[in-house]
Amino acid sequence: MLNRFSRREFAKLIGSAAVVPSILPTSSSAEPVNLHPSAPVAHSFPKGFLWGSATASYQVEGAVKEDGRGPSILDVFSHTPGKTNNGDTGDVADDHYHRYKEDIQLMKALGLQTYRFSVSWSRIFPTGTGTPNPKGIDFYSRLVDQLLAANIQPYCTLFHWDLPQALEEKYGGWQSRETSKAFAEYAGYVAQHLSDRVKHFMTLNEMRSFVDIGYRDGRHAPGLKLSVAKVNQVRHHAVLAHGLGVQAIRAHAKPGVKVGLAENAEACAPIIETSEHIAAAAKAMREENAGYLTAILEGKYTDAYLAHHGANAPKFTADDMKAIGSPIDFVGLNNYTTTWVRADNNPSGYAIIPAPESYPHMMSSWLRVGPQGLYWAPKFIAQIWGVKEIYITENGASSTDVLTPDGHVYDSDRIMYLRNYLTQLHRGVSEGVPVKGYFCWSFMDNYEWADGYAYRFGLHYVDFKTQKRTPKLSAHFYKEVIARNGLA
Ligand code: PNW
Repeated sequence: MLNRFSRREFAKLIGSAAVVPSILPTSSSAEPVNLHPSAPVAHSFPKGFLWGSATASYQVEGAVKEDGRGPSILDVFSHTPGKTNNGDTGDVADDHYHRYKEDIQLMKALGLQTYRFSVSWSRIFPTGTGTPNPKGIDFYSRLVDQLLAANIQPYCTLFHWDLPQALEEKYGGWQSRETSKAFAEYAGYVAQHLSDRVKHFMTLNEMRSFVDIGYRDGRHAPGLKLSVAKVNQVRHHAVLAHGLGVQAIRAHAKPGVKVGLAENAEACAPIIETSEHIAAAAKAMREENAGYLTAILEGKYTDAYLAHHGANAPKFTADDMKAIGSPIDFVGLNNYTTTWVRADNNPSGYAIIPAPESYPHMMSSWLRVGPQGLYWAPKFIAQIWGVKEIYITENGASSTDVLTPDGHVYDSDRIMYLRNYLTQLHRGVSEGVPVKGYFCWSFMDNYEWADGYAYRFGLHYVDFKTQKRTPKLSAHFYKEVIARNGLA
């Protein structure tokens, strides 16, 4: 039997009347006829699954010279002519440093249960080490208080690429283990001051991105193109910083605080779901992440990684590896794309399939659509290493995002992207893969590194001239997902 609803009843049923009145059909003939009031949410997530969103300090805060903040390598890089699209810098960004209270009200309106932010190291230690700047920690303390008052759980990242410039000048940044040690001191200090209220800390964000893109390809700060041997050593200092950071957080934080990281592990997935391709993808998951996640979860570099690099392999001590392998409480996975794998007869047992030119991607050309990564990557991480708590600490998409004269951004491509990825995430969670929460990147449009402000990832559109925030259609979609704890 068909059920008919008035527009108002329908709106009440889907719970969005107050949010998008102008998007609902206006003519009565457009009323839905076949939606049953007791229709179950087809893909519901477990009770307590955490829905969140994420940002990072340099991408949103602005206020780069305020309250004693020291310069970071990102200030220097973005102000170097030719390094960023349109010469864009993070000088003002979303002005979140001044607008955080209003932003948290928007988070509340979206229904966010958790928010992942990062701390700017050079606000806390303007020259990387030494005497802390009390105004630095004070900002994050206020931010955390406001989040808790809005009933939003703070998840704190300690390093999202804004290395104090002083450490670059003094030590060559991550080229020296002195930077790893300085990171640990800074991490311990932040944990000491925030862990009465913040219960989840992530050490480093996307080591792969800042090491490989920053020190090998030169497209991100500090813009270096080092030799293979030197890049391998930088990579080692990054994982070492993570390990020393874990130890420092444990030493200084209140009991019960959980520590992890947010890594963009290669999300290896079988091109066809047969046992041979699945086994090959599992092998690829371990080896393709050998310099990062595998080293951290096993406390060693794989034999294949060391053999592959030979004389260029990183120099390390047994104590380093012990620190790197410090037990963690959760793995945060930033996932945007999928690495497709097939079985092969070569010694590794697998081959990565290069993307054909016609492979679909979002506005960023690297952002190839592959929702299955959200199923396979967490599943392999749980299977290979026995990880019991996983978060998707980033997932999202860039879109052309036009603000129409009627005041909306109809980002149907982002909704398509999110719906597909969340469906794959649901597939894993319903099989028992221990993913406990999901953070959409990003809460609002922001400074997209070398791509500047032209590449928008936000659920909220930001007019960078006026700083006005407008929820995109994808924000309405995500609000529904959160409210239903699942997908229709
Ligand atoms: C991540 N790539 O960066 C970062 O954690 C965010 O700060 C960033 O805004 C977001 O993803 C979207 O880009 C990446 O070229 C940057 O493959 C570049 C790549 C991947 C991730």
